[in-house]
Formats: sequence, C-alpha cells, structure tokens
Amino acid sequence: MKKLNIVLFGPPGAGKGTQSTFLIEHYGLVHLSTGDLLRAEIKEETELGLQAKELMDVGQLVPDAVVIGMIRNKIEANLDAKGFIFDGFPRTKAQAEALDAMLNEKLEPIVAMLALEVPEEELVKRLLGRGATSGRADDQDEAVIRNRIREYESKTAPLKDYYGAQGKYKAVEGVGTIAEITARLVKAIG
Ligand code: B4P
Repeated sequence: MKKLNIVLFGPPGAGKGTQSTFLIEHYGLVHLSTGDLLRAEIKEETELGLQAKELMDVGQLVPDAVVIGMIRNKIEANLDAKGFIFDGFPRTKAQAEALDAMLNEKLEPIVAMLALEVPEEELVKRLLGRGATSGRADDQDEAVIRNRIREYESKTAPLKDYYGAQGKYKAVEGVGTIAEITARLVKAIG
C-alpha cells in the first residue's frame, strides 16, 4: 500500500501539534515533531538540548544539521510505518531538500504539504494563552512570539513555493473549532 507521508505546515501557534494528534489516530501515522524532539533533549539536559534551548528561548530556529539528524534517526527507526506526519519540519529550504533526499532513498515522497493559515494576532493570542499554563518559555513573552513569526515569514514561508512547484501545496483555513479544522485537513488529504 502507498505510504501517506504528509507535511503539516504553518506559523507558530497555527495548530500543527494540535491537529497532528487527530491525524495520527485517523490514519495510523507516525508523528515526527522536531519541536517535541528538541524539548525532550532539553528535558534530559543533553548537550544538544542545552544549545537548542538558548535559540528556542529567543524564538530562533536551531541549526539545520541538528534537526535533519534527529529526523533521519526517527525515519530509520520507523521504516515499516504506514506513513509519517512531519510537524514543524521542514522549516527551511535546506531541511526540505534533505527530507526529499531521505524519503527518495528510504521510503516514498511527500504526498501533500498542508498549510494552516491563521492571522498573526490570533497566533499571538493562542501562544500567550498556552504560555500561561504550559511553562514553555518561548510562549510567555510577546516579543519572542513575534520573533518566531518573523523567523517563519523569512525562512519557512518560502517553502510554500518549494512544495507548490511539486504540486503538493494545499492551503487550509486554520481558524475555527479544532474539529472543523480536522475535517478540512481530512478533505484536503482526499
Ligand atoms: P514547535 O514545537 O514546532 O512549536 P510551534 O510552532 O510553536 O507550535 P505548534 O504549531 O505545534 O502549536 P499549536 O499551533 O498546535 O517549535 C518550537 C521551537 O522549536 C521553534 O521556535 C524553533 O526554535 C524550534 N524548532 C522546531 N522545529 C524546528 C526546525 N525544523 N528547524 C529549526 N528549529 C526548529 O498550538 C498552539 C496553541 O494554539 C495551543 O495552545 C493550542 O491549544 C491552540 N490552538 C490550536 N488550535 C486551535 C484552534 N483551532 N483554536 C484556538 N486555539 C487553538
């Protein structure tokens, strides 16, 4: 059976992590979130985690080589998966090219890049809301949140063109109830 490899895309706070939970269950996919992988390294106080924390706390991306290495390990550990949902990865063109190369070598290509679209003020509101309860340093300071959004616009948003050129980019309205958005994503996957 053809594997369902999906990129879930969008600015910080767009609902990638939230929607992944539903899509994993619905399609039986393996969830690969670079944000979660980095936070696990921080929790274990590894050297990689300590370096990543400094960048994440001010809203910057961590180096491509770090996240590409983490994703490679996870793909290799799950080669028999029905498919993968890539959440928060790729975030730069170098990461997207590395992902395509890995999938071509080991698995099957990305089927679709689903881009959740949410206005900036709603993103800031959601992330400050999460920051009030989650303890995540990067969700507690509005300046850091806006810096993450600027990083997204300059380094990550151009990937819409990268996947668009492959005919895989699909925009999905990211405002509404969580269930409404899940239904839009399922429809976009087809
Ligand atoms: P991530 O962990 O990927 O986090 P995120 O983009 O901030 O959030 P996400 O998109 O998953 O959250 P969600 O909208 O679900 O990245 C954190 C940091 O790690 C980055 O800044 C960077 O430093 C580093 N990093 C990660 N990957 C990297 C990579 N590939 N390369 C380099 N650096 C990398 O949820 C947000 C909030 O909105 C939640 O509170 C949720 O409850 C709420 N929400 C969700 N859907 C909603 C809805 N429909 N209505 C109202 N609220 C909603």
